[in-house]
Amino acid sequence: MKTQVCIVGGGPSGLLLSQLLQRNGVDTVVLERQTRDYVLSRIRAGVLEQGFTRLLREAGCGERMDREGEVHHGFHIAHQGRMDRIDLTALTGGKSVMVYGQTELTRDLYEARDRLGGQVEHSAADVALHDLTSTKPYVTYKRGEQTLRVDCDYVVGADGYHGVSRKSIPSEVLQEYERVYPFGWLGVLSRTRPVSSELIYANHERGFALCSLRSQILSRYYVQVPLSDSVEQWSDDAFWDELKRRLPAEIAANLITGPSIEKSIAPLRSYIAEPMRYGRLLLAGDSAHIVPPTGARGLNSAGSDVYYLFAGLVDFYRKGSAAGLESYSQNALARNWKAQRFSWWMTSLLHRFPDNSPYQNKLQLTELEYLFGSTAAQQALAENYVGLPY
Ligand code: RFL
Ligand code: PHB
Repeated sequence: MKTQVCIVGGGPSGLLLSQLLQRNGVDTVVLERQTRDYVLSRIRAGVLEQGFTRLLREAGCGERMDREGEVHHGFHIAHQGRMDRIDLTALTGGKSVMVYGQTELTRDLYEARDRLGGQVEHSAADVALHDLTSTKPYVTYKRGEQTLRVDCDYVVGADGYHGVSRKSIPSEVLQEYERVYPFGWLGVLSRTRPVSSELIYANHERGFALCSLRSQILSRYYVQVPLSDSVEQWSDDAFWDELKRRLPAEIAANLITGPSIEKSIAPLRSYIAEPMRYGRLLLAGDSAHIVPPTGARGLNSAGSDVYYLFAGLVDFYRKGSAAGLESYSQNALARNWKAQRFSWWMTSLLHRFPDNSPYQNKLQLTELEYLFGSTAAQQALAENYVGLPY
């Protein structure tokens, strides 16, 4: 096969980029290791910033999101027995976020790809990247016994944290920065009415908890757990009991419980790789950076990568200018480091760290008190949560 841009990974980053490019006359092939059903069974992000919703609309995929998604103007932080609200809209001069599940927007992207006849190759095994420092890179993969080859101008690595793309950059070129947290999030999805119309992030002495939602009949809840815990250890009843203990009494009393329809543990990690471009390989999304989910930045950061790449690739094909692609790594990293900082800060603010000294615990409580006593501090939180400009 021959294409202009070969995209490795059919998650939200890869699909969104291929959709935007095709609508602007750039030809792509997407290679995805899993089946479509598998990709659509992953329950992940829920909160979208305005930049991301704008891109989805630009890709012709915003219709269902605008109909079924919920615009949120604020969220709550429960701490020290009280609940405070972050008024996103008032603090940011009118901005808000959209609550719409990653699973749903991935489904919308697949359907849009189908409508345009976009080429997405599922169950592509043993994907390998070749000749990345030449002007004629190519990608090989296996389907059954057959080895197939895609010749292209550029390869985009949108294959997530465990993908092959980042690993194709020589170790003497790749710089990695990482922080692993000593806990994970146990998440439950349940077909119940959400306990609150807005998200509640809770800092509690038993550990962090989060009440989120997908719709008015679908709730998503999380509790911080030690890394040694496994999903099998957590019955639904044990999960609901623990969640209730970490919420303010009046919220816990209103919590509607029900059978979990998904339950999983995600370890928390901060990770970023530099550079995001190596020859004709461009990395996007989780393949280049991971953040703990506390600040709801992961998918949104993937969105800004896609935006910079889309603009750079369109300039390359329309105007013959490679300037946007040459500055891609620098521009994307500048924004991604800010997402790293914010996600680390939100995580530090809201979790219990088993190795923290009493001094550090006091500082954490002081940070919360300062936050809710200072409009300037709340503004700093809000402008990051709704997404820095790009
Ligand atoms: P993905 O979604 O991992 O997709 C990568 C795709 O590449 C495929 N792949 C390969 N294909 C071919 N060959 C290979 N060798 C391959 N290796 C892998 C995979 O099968 C997959 O389909 O990365 P992408 O597209 O960059 O998207 C990133 C987002 O998925 C991620 O950042 C977010 O889910 C993070 N995240 C959140 N982000 C937000 O912005 N807001 C949130 O509220 C939010 N909540 C979350 C989250 C992530 C969570 N988990 C489970 C880590 C909540 C949770 C619990
Ligand atoms: C979610 O709904 O899954 C969600 C919401 C906000 C976060 C993380 C996850 O910060």
